[in-house]
Amino acid sequence: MIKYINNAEDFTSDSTTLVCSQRQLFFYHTDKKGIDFRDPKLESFNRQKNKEAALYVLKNQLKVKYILKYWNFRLQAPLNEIITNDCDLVYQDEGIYLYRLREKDLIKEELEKIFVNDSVLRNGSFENWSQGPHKKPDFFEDGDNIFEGMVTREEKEVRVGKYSVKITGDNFNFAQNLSYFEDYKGKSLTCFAWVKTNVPDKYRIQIYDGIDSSFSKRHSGRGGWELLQANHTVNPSVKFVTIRVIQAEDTGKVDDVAYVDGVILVKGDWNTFYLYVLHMKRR
Ligand SMILES: [Ca+2]
Repeated sequence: MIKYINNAEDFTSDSTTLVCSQRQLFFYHTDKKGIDFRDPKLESFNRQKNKEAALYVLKNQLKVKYILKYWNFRLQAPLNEIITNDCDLVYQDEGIYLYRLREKDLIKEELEKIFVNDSVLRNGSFENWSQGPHKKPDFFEDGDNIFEGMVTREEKEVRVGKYSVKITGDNFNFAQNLSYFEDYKGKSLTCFAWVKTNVPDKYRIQIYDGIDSSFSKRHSGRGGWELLQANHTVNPSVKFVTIRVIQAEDTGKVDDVAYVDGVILVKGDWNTFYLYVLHMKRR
């Protein structure tokens, strides 16, 4: 096997390969020290349930550049998703598949970090889909009239990062509830979301605290990405805070499509989208 790996690709000395054989998962370091079955760092990879998190560990902590898979190895998520979405098949022979992890665009990667770190909303860039591409993205458990099959992971119409969310339907709210809503009593919140659609005046975003609501303007429907913005002051008797990152008017047209991406929710009352631009450019 060592011979195979060495011959299959021109490895550099710091390349590490994750080998998936039988049910074992182990490393091969190309400095020819051999195979390490019990690298403790592998545990931190195995613990990850979320694909993006697992990918991060694989690349940045374990420094893995290649994945070698035997045909009879049963891949589990999230490794399965990583091979499907983040790897190129570079060599295939007699039931052995060698994949190379794709280098990611650094700017996009940095942008995703900004979303993770600074936004009150979780997974606002819709990069995480641990239930699979046809279930709701992580942390978006709420909403009205959102049914199976309406929400899918989108790979082509993307504004930030690798994915956006595509929603097909009518008269719905697609939302995320804030966990510590009492922290926002009487405080201001501003939500920005990129929305793309060619349906005029149907879609907008809304912040709702159980008593008061605030809305953005509606998307023009000209077919491009438009940055929508909603400003809200949370009622002191707040019951919950739900961020409807997209809301569709009841028009009776169930085939209408909209894409949402790059949602951020920040504390404070911001009247321009410069804040958003600052977030995008920071670093
Ligand atoms: Ca995204």
